[in-house]
Amino acid sequence: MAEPMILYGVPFSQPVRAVMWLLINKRAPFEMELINPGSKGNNGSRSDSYLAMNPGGTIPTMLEPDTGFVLSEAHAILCYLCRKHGWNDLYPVDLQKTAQVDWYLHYHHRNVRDASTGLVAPRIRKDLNIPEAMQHSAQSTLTRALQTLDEGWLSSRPYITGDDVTIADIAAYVEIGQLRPEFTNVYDFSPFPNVQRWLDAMMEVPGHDEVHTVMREMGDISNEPPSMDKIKNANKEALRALKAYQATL
Ligand SMILES: N[C@@H](CCC(=O)N[C@@H](CS)C(=O)NCC(=O)O)C(=O)O
Repeated sequence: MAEPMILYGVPFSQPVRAVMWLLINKRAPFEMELINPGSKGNNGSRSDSYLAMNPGGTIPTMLEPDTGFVLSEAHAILCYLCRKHGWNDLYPVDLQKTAQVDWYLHYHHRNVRDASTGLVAPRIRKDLNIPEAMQHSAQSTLTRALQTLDEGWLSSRPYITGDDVTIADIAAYVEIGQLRPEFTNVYDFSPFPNVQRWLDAMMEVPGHDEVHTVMREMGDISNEPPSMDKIKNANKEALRALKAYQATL
């Protein structure tokens, strides 16, 4: 039997959560190796050993121990895993349907991804010193992207590319979902009813709760940034949820 793949990252990271969600949704075995994003220390994403695997220095990265195959960039990993395992419901094989999922996955960067730059990272990662101007610009970009989703993709169909959930929805939700009142509570979604309906539907997708343990445990950060203890505890609970999942396989 093949050794389980290794996922490098932390559950606090949105793109890492996207990969975790796919794997948990498909009840696939994997081990998680904790990598501290941005750190040059041991187990940091900017350490020499990590950079040798992923010169970009970001999480997630995956490794298949049996073959030594390494891959980074969450969306590349999602597509690869779906193709490899034939998870065609989440990444359809029909050429045009695949292309529509890819359309969103490319759009996501510098648009929906700005949810983290504009609203979450500045509160949780004070050490990053994200300039105010950059935060405001990211917030405007996010609002434009939510409007695009609300008036475009999600206006006439339940999920981003059609009637069924795909990895496009998973990639989008890990960014947008983290802002909702149940989690960080840092965004007012009331101008976007189609996005709200979609957010509710995504909560029912298997794996949602396990993957979002970290966000649930951290809770509302709208008034003040979370304490270090709160962050550590959220991380601990997320890893406990992961172990509980692994024990069911
Ligand atoms: N486009 C990348 C983004 C990955 C990314 O930005 N990861 C962050 C954590 S959420 C990171 O590793 N930051 C550390 C750094 O850039 O040094 C993906 O989707 O995988």
